[in-house]
Amino acid sequence: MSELADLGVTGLAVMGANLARNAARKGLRVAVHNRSNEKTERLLAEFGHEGNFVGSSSMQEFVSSLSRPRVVIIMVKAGQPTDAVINELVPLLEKGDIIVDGGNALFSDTRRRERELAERGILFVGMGISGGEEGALEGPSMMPGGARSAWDRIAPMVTRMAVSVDGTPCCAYMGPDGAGHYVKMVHNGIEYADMQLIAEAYDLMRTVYGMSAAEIGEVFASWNTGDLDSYLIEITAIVLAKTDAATGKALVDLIRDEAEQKGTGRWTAQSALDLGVPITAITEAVYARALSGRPAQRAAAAKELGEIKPAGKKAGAAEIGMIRDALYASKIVAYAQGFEQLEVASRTYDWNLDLGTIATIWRGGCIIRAAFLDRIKEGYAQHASAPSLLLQPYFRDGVLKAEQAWRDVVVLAVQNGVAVPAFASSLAYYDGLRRSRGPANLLQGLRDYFGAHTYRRFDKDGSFHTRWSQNGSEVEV
Ligand code: NBP
Repeated sequence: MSELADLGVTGLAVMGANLARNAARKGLRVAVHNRSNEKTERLLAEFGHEGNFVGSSSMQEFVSSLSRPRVVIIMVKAGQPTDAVINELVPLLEKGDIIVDGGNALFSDTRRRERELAERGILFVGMGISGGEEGALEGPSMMPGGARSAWDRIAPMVTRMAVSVDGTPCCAYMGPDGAGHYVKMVHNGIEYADMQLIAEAYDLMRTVYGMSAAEIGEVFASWNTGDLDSYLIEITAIVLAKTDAATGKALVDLIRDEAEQKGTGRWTAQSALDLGVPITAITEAVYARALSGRPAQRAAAAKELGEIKPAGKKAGAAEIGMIRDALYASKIVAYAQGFEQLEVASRTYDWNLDLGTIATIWRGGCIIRAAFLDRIKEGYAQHASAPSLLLQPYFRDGVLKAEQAWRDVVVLAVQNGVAVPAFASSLAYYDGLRRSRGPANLLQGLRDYFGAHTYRRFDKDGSFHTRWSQNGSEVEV
């Protein structure tokens, strides 16, 4: 009998095929399978020479080509297809075998699957993988969660597949059951906010200052140093600089302004609402995509209400620098909110997430990789008890320095009719956060008036209700 494979990958679309090639290139013997056999055959024909692959046309053959305990990585469309593959696999597996779901699963599905499979003695790892096609092949950032014993068994293989930064692999055990997929979900939520902030900076330069795509691309290229140095800023410069071969125009000007979404940003916002964590930047980014997806409604509104026209002002270094500062300060808020969501989820679901480790494994491979994450990693090492990332000295000082420009840019946007929901909501969050006394006292008064919901006072302990529409007296309840 021929040698058995170290691990198997089922689901050989973009991500699965590249992940299987990555594993094979790292010296692992990889069994590969896909529901429709053409993808398996194509992978073996095009890339079979890259490493040690074992192709199978049936699930049965695939499972029997694996060494024990078997390790199967599922890379199919998240949701029902994942359950379908698990159901097909389970009768063929034995106790102690390990299923790894590398798709973008909803964390509550991962919790359910982990529980159900544990009852059958099968270990389940929900592993978030970020980095898209290129990351999967060259080395992604990986966020595994699930049974610790399963992780210990697969860690030597999986860690080899992840990218490393400064000698540290961008892959670490996150915590039990759905912890890994939750961290990946929030990663994607932050990615939504990051991209929306970039789009708002672009829109200000385009609409208020009438700059061309190529000019704005140069600005982004110049920003890709220091605090803003990141993959997303780098590719923004490249996308803006691209000329369409057929028309000679900037390609970005020919791309429809309708953003699509696959759900992870929305899930992040939904979970934040469930947990009561304010994540304004991420949620506004989801709403902005939703609004972009209503072109007919927008066209009708532009006609009825009047479309904004480029203001035709000229931007100098000072104006561009202010937009940069606004972007940077808003980005700090988006990350502070995302990390706070992770902290609250960790407490709620008993995951014991290590926020510094999360910042560490996001430094390479993934879409939000950035110099900024080095600062977050250091921040959690030195100031773990700060009540918010915003209050860690490095970010606090950064935001204070950028604050005036941030306000001026939001005013500029409002005066020119340019929607900047992520810039503005981040500023509103910042202003709300630094108020030791906000306006919620009035909310409590109103709630007590119409619903007898009671309120607490600064000057004495206890809960109180005022008989507002009766004799106006206050009672302790
Ligand atoms: P897709 O999400 O496009 O899924 C296609 C794969 O799912 C194919 O292999 C297809 O098999 C298989 N599949 C489906 Br659809 N229904 C199935 C079923 N009922 N039973 C068995 N197989 C089924 O692939 P992808 O873009 O490579 O992504 C894979 C996973 O990785 C997803 O969960 C995705 O969210 C996640 N992810 C993607 C990216 C990215 O950049 N694309 C990044 C990070 C994570 P077939 O060939 O027979 O139709």
